[in-house]
Amino acid sequence: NANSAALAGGVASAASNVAEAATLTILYGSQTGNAKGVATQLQAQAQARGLAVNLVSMADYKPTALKKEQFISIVVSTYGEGEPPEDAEALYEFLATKKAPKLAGVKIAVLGLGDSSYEFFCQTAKDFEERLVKLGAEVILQRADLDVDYEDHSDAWINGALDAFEPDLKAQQTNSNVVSMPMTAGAASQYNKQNPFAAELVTVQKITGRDSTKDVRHIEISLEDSGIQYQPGDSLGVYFLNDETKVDKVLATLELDGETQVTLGDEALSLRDALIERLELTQSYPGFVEKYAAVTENAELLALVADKAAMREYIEARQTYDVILQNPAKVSAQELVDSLRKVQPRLYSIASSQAEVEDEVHLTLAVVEFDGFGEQHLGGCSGYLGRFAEEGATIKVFTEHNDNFRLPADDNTPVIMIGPGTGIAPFRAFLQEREARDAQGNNWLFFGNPHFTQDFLYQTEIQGYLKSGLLTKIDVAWSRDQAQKVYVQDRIREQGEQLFAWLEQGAHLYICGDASRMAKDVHQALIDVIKAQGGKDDESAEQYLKELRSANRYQKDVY
Ligand code: 2AM
Repeated sequence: NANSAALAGGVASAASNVAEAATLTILYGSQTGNAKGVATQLQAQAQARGLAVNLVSMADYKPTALKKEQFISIVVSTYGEGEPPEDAEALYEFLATKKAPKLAGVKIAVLGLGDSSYEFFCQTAKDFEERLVKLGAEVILQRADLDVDYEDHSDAWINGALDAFEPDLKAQQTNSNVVSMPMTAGAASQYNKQNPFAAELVTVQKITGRDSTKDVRHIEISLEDSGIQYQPGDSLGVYFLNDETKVDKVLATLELDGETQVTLGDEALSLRDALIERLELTQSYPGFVEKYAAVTENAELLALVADKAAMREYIEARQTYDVILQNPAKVSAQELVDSLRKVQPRLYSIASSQAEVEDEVHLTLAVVEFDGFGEQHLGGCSGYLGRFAEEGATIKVFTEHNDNFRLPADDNTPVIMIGPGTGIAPFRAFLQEREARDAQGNNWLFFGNPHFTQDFLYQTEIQGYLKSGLLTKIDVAWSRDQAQKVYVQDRIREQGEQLFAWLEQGAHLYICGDASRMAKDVHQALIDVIKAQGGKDDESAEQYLKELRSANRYQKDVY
């Protein structure tokens, strides 16, 4: 939980004060915990080599301490539109200011985690490295930018980094008292990404109206006998199967026999099974186009490899299936497998509280659907869960903790929840939890969607909560029910006076939903409200939100 994470940081910094010997400081910035996991492995490997290490979340790191560092390793993910994770923001910005110290003689190694289907792949890691180098630091090992299959590559980088640091660290470790650090890992469930739980899909129910522009499904999955415990704010990782019809089309187009045996890592299976169960065929990314271009020697695809902008446009218009179907070629079954990356489970914000649903977990899932090249396209996981999988099917799942999205510990603290569209999901969990706990704090929900009659997700439940008094206040924005668009941020501005009063009374503020537009527009609306109501200028309004964030009172779960 949040406390043990903070504690781990605290223990680490205390330890570094004891060790006067050369210490490798590992700074991580993590949104969902992946970067933290890799940083922790780096720490463990360094300790195994007898090196003094100091593992700290960037959120807990005092930038002024940089002056004392000699060896720094950065492990940081990138999210949204090339942005740093929230934990990393303050340090990221500090490094670009005049206050940042000179770092001549400091040796650094940077590891980036990201998703190459996004344009600004590992941008935050690149920026960190660039900023540190500008301050005079010396890169001791080439930065690696790891993709969603980072687990397959992080060990190699960790070994490389430690090989690079070790001689200098040892040389300076005169009478070193190597600090061994107690791990503060919580009691985690035995199920995780590598070892998911085979759960039963219990319910798939469309919760948007017949005439809605969207297909949103309420999903219920049974966790019976798994022992899995999750908290409101956590996410569920879901593995899925690719569309068999499309897989068979791929096989026919490439004139390949699905029964051909292929190997994936050290596992042997049929090509058809590999394509259905194990490989990424929906989300497209430059890496596949590059590899497929190379094995097929397709001139058009090869041209894309040299033109970043054209590549971006090309993959944005296509799923990986399309790239193959539009570029038939002679490739072997194994070559095809080797050019595809392993399918990654998709993460969804959990829409239920175990205080209410016990051994179930609920999701609010929008089926991704679009026309392309005259054919219907479905999202990989949302298409599978929402359309193909039948109730009773077995679904492989695991929970992911998210300590950056938590209800206040004090049940008397008011909360403001901003969750348009499927952003409602974690707030349904919050409300269930607060009801079960008989929490007395006020609850205020902002919700938005196109049409009141079609898109009021969980309308009956929400109206029940309003009636019972659990929900103190709700403000809705039906964007297309009138000529002019109305969004949640418009409601926020209208409610500025009360909203600011709630904040002044200690309310916690949460945003969930679309990252690219909504979260930014809502942030701006909040700034405007704080300026108007608090008599502040832009800078001090930003500062106000920053302080809320440092106090864990402003949390985002955006995607
Ligand atoms: P629209 O599709 O009618 O434009 C959930 O998707 C809701 O968020 C919809 O009502 C959608 O409106 C709205 N929405 C779209 N862009 C938004 C933005 N930039 N900020 C807030 N809400 C937005």
